[in-house]
Amino acid sequence: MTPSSTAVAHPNIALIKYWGKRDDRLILPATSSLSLTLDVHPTTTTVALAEADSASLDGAPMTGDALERVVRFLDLVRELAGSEARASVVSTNAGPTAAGLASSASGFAALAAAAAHAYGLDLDERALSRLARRGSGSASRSIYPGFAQWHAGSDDESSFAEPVEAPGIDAAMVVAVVDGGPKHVSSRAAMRETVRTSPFFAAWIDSSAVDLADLRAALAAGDLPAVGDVAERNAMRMHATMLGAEPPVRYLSPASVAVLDRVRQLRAEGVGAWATMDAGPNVKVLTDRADAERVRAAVAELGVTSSLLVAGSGPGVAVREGAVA
Ligand code: 2P0
Repeated sequence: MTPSSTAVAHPNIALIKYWGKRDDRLILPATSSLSLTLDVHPTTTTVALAEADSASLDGAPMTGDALERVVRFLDLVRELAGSEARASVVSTNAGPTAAGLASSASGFAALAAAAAHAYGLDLDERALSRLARRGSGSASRSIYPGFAQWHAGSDDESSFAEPVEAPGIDAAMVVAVVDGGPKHVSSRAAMRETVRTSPFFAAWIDSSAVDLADLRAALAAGDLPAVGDVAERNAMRMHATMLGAEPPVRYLSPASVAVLDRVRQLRAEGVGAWATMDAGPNVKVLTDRADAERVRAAVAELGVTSSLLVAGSGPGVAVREGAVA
């Protein structure tokens, strides 16, 4: 029996988006971002020290670039731990992978926590957030439950996430999957091309700072309608910025637009519902938990979704020790 460390982490959906890096190697973002960790689609990852590095995802061995990314991440952990030991990584995603549903956030948050534990590192949450960031930027936020802000920072030390209080807000996200397949362009590549070629990128950075300040004020005030308005406008501005790239990066599909229209109509009917979208055609609808079932039913009626579920605020990353045969 080999000692092993298992961690469970949940995806997060940004209300203020991370789109663009200032440093590709250290994964330092151009702007700060703020998200809600969900209680669905966890990733469970087990790390055990082994003769050689290996990784599997959902039962299939990882190869090529995906494996390389895991090994590079283990190298970082080994550097921190002063260890040369190799490791086996076994990971399962309860949700779809690379479909714009934050699988890399839950994936690298779980890997960071499990690997840190397996290599005997005693990291506090801030250090764990910084480590997860090196795997995938958005993973820095999945260390925490509920709302979390990733501070852009100015260097490796100052770029980490921390929890944000939102008294009186009982938010839900209706996750409307219109296409569960892998995205056509990875968010990493799309982000890089947006930074490099979109003439709107400078405006994105400026407006993102205003959106973040407005969102923080709305969360502190427990004002869900204000939170929703800011989140929807920030998501649309992120997509506008990438549509300005050369060639354009377009994740919106006709089905996405149908859901966006229905959300706007719900508001006209007096239901608090606000849309956000990530690097894929799927739409997440922010609403009060009390309205979530009504929102879900309204989106279902469109007949454009392959899955539709209601998520609530989820937990931070958790580690458990064990043994693998
Ligand atoms: C976000 N996304 O804030 C934004 C909004 C997608 C759209 O973070 O290159 O997988 O690994 O740091 O974290 C997706 O980007 O990118 C993402 P890397 P990541 O949630």
